[in-house]
Amino acid sequence: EYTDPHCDGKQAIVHLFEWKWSDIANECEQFLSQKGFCGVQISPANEHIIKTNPPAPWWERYQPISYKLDSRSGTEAELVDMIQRCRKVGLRIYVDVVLNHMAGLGQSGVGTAGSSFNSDNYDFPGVPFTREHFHKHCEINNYGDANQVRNCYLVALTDLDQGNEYVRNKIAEFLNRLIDLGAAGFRVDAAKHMWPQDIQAIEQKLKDLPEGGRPFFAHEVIDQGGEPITTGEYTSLGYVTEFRYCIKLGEGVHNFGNFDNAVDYGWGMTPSDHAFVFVDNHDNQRSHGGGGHIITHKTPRDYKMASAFMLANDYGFVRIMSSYEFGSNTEQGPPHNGDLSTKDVRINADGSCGDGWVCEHRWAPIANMVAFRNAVVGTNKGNYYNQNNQIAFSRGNKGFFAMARDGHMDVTLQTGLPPGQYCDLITDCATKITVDGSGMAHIVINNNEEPIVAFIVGGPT
Ligand code: AAO
Repeated sequence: EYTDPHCDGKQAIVHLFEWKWSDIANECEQFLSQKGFCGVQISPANEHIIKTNPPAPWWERYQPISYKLDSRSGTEAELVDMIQRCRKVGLRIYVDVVLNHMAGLGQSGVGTAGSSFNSDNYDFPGVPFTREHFHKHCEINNYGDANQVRNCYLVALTDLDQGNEYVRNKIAEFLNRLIDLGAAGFRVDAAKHMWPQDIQAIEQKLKDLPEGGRPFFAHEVIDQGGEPITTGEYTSLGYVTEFRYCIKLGEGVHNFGNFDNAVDYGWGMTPSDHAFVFVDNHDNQRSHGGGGHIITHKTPRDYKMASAFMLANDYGFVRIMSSYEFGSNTEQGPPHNGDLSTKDVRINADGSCGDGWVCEHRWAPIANMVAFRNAVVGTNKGNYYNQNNQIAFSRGNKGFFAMARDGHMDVTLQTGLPPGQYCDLITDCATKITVDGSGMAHIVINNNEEPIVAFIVGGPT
């Protein structure tokens, strides 16, 4: 339950981090639908604080003021228009929802929808929430204490008490409104900081989607081992983020031998049917939560390999990250105009993005591997080959994947696929592969930047 993304069996979503609703609608129509994406995780859609010092940091979206649907990404009307336009071309929307807390202590003023607030007085008239709806103040300083993690404040963010029936109802009202507007599900921020039974009680108050079925849920729970709170406490509530896989993918790219063990249930990694997986996310790409060696768009060659492997492998439900450029200032918000409004995403003639938007999801080895994952759904890895930093495997009799760390590979392998000529997805068919009557194929890679070959049954020919 809560694991159906409602996108006709497609297998990967993209987080268009900080994109405006109007740009997301365009991207659904112009790119994501063509490439077989299931849907988009959007930045929080509800009213949040406005910070001018630092100027419009990305994290202001994680300090809610009310559940009114006016944010830096656009108005409610623009949100609705985007959800509908994406839907029309087969894409679903998953809303990042911040339910654990409201704005941080020490702040007051007006939010993006014009609601006033005063955190120190626990006054959020836009909902309304008042003091009785919050836990008493204590700061989280010991992740070894599960009670503290759930009942105290995460970095001074006023901590809502989801055990309170009124709070549950207000949250459910917010989520039900998004369901009415056509959203297919949610990424739940800081789920680790809420009691699983409280989340369950809120989920039980939710409607089915208008077309039937329960909403999709991905709960953000950072579990890298060594703490009492585990992803397993949340798997009955939907998908759960699997941050250990970020580390595993990083280790794999640096030494392909480590890919043998990319999913380590001995480590307590989440079962595949509840693991929400990604190479990096908006936090760990800038070292805000979740440690370990994380690969990001800043090293494109490694990032392409990690992403391609993740899409080829048979683990979890995939989220692709789509970032904007940032330097050493990890607080820096999205590309903005003089008045701090978010810039449009510029799409260049060659399909790449400009004006500070990275658009990893448009990089060929990532975008084109989405079709691979969709084609091989339900199959296992087979014909596994991993030698000298060259890896290859089949997915059932539906697809074959190969990758070479140093950019070169020249080996004849069993593909498990029916005989015929196949197109390499990564090069948009510039390379062809012939599978002979016994399933063997000569696999050649000669590409330093994108050292990957992948082909599927039923793909382009
Ligand atoms: C901002 C300011 C604060 C200020 C606050 C209130 O930065 O100084 O006090 O406003 O005014 C984002 C930003 C925050 C920002 C916040 C609100 O990241 O900087 O605060 O918006 O504007 C924990 C949580 C996890 C959370 C993560 C960042 O468990 O839920 O911290 N992620 C989400 C969002 C995130 C957002 C929020 C939550 C809040 O995705 O964008 O914050 O809405 C350990 C724990 C983790 C813990 C990390 C924190 O991780 O296990 O649970 O994450 O520490 O660093 C090893 C361990 C690993 C450990 C890691 C530490 O690898 O194995 O377990 O090291 O890196």
